[in-house]
Amino acid sequence: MAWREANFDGIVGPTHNYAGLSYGNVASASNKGDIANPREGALQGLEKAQHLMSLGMTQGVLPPHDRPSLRALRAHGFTGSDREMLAKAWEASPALVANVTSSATMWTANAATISPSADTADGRTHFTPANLAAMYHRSVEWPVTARVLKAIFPEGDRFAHHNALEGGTHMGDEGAANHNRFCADYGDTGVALFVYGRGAFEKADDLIYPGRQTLEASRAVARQHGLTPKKTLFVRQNPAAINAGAFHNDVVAVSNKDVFFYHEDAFVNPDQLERDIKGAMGDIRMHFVRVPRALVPLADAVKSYLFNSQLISTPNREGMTLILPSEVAEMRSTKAYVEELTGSGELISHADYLDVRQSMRNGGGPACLRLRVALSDDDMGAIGANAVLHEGLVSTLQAWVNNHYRDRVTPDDLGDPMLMEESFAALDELTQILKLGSIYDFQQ
Ligand code: SUG
Repeated sequence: MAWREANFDGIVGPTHNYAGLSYGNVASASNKGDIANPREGALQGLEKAQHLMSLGMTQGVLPPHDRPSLRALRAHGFTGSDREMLAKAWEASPALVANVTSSATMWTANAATISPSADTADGRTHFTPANLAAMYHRSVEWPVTARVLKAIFPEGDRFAHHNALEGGTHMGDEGAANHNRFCADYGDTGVALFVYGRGAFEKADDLIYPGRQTLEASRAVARQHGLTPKKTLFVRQNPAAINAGAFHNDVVAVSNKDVFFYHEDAFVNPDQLERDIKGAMGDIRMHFVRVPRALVPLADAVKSYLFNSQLISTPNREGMTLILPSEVAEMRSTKAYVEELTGSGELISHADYLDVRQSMRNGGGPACLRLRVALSDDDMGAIGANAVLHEGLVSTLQAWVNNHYRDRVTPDDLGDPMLMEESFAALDELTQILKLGSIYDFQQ
């Protein structure tokens, strides 16, 4: 049976803006207050999806969430109609409104951790939505994420869904952005590598910025997915990388099948990690592409998002392809490194640069924008909803964006009731296009 890696990209939402909400995310902090263009952002995302489709990849989408989150406003004690709640919340705290109106759900690498059926005890593909407890604006995402994932991957013989982890920041979980899976082919048994920032019950005095993922959270996800202990590894991200702005491991490392492409400073002891991965892989040969800081300083890697690329195997190209943000081509060290890598490499032989600048300015590169799922032909047949793209659906989504999205949103606009109503109207229509059912709170 044929297997493939499908990428589900988050659609940039109608309230996309730069509110500077993510402490430890350098781009988010430095672009705070800028004017965002949600329409351009959503179209850039769809263009990326189209590019992957043109390479023969299976490409899906996940919808933006309803923003402002009325559920969150109610939980803060606001009452009345939607408009009344928004007006009262804006008067009480524009910062609160900015948090509950963020379009951060576009970064679907943080939506969930997924273990494909080949790795799990019960032979089903397991999903745990990430609680995203470290950042308030993201902690409100998971209930809708869970509904979306259940609509697309119906619970049953093939797909199993768990609740997000309880326990607040002690059990902070950021999903697939801190998870790699190595394998020979997608349907073969793989090795899971969970990367964490700190222990839940320890003081991490070496961190300046939050270590968003805890070891205990990663362990809990692995346990509830029924992963085999000897095929499951846990490693701490280098505190120096977190302090340099790598708030998720996918800012300094990316993998595909048996290739691990990562920065020398991503882990404290990369030699040991490579030995551990090789040990867990057994007979399957691993390939490590460790990028030295002498060629690409850590600061350049974080600024350009070299490692926040998608590393993919396409059906119609020899060697793997890196899908990189344009910013990598604009930095001398990273541009030169990629030229050298693809020029001489049999493993990674293509580099495609894409413009996802609207997302990049909030710290989200190509890899942040996608959630990977390894799926068999039978799994594909069991998928619900209408979230797997084909050209016709892309055109429908482009028209939908052009029809509903603004081309300018600033943090000052977030109290505007018209923006809320336009967004809800757009999302209501989107649930019909994607056949998702009533996933949003305003539809319940
Ligand atoms: O969680 N930015 C996101 C970026 C997530 C990137 N994801 C991965 N690396 N996988 C975050 O920090 C910024 C929102 C704002 O500032 O308005 C934000 O949430």
